[in-house]
Amino acid sequence: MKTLFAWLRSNLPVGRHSGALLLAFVCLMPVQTVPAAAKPVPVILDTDIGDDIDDTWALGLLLKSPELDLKLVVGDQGKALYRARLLAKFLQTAGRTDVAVGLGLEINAPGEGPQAEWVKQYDLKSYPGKVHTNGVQAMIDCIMSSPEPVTLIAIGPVPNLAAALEREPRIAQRLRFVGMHGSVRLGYGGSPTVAAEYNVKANVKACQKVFTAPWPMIITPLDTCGLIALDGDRYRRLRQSSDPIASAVIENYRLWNIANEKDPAKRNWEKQSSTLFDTVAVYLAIRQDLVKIERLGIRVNDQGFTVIDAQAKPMDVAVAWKSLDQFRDFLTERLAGAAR
Ligand SMILES: [Ca+2]
Repeated sequence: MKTLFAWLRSNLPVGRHSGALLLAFVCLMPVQTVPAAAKPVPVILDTDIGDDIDDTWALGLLLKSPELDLKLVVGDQGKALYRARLLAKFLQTAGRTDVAVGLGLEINAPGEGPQAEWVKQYDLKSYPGKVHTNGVQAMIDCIMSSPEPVTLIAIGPVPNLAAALEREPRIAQRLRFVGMHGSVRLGYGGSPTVAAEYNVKANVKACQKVFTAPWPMIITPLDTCGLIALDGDRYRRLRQSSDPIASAVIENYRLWNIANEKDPAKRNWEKQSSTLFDTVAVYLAIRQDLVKIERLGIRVNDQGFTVIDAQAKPMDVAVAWKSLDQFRDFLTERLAGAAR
């Protein structure tokens, strides 16, 4: 408003009516003006990018969200070098080499995945930004040195976080945890049978540690994140977008789809997305108005199920959508719209 006032003052004709004209103009303006943008929230992304493709979509959404100030991305659940190269090349493509990249714990055999083709020629040494070979320590340092609480968005299994908590338990007081984890009342694809969801089941011990740490938590279980995909006009708009982030997402999806599906007739990257679970965690870090949130005690059992238990740590759970279509529009708009 202040800026608009200054602009009007310098652009309205000078004369005895200009004050009255200015007043009339301001009075006619709608009462609701765009609020001053809140300061972006510092964010760390912990991701198993490079297995399922939804992490790449989530990273794209994060980079297109001015509410979030991404400081550090760390690959989790092994394949450390492959994931770091994907993250670095994606950030470089997006013009965001201010974001540091961390190599996660090498908990499984090193290897690559279905997006290997995209980083075939990419050397991590060519990343102009910071690369931390010890991603867990980089997370701890980023959290402990931040003047304000950090939002940690976790969109994969969480061995890095369990290790960080072990090494520096004080991070729990300085962090808000936002995760794509679990299955509370619905399973995969909206099934009424709950599932041991992958991000939990792939490393149950790590998830139990993370789900009992004394940090505030909000999660999107399959109940909400398992229902998201884009098709029709929304998907077409993304495919036609010349935005570098949208283009990189679609190109990665194409390569991923080809690597995963040998039969060309069964590939669907030209028509629709796969399920975009992880994008909902990024959304929850920004706002929650399109979902129904319940405060529930959630316990991770040894089989990898997330069970409602009044004795367990309470957390906010996105249990249902108020408007799925509005979320699909939000996702499309953010990804296909102009870069910030
Ligand atoms: Ca993931």
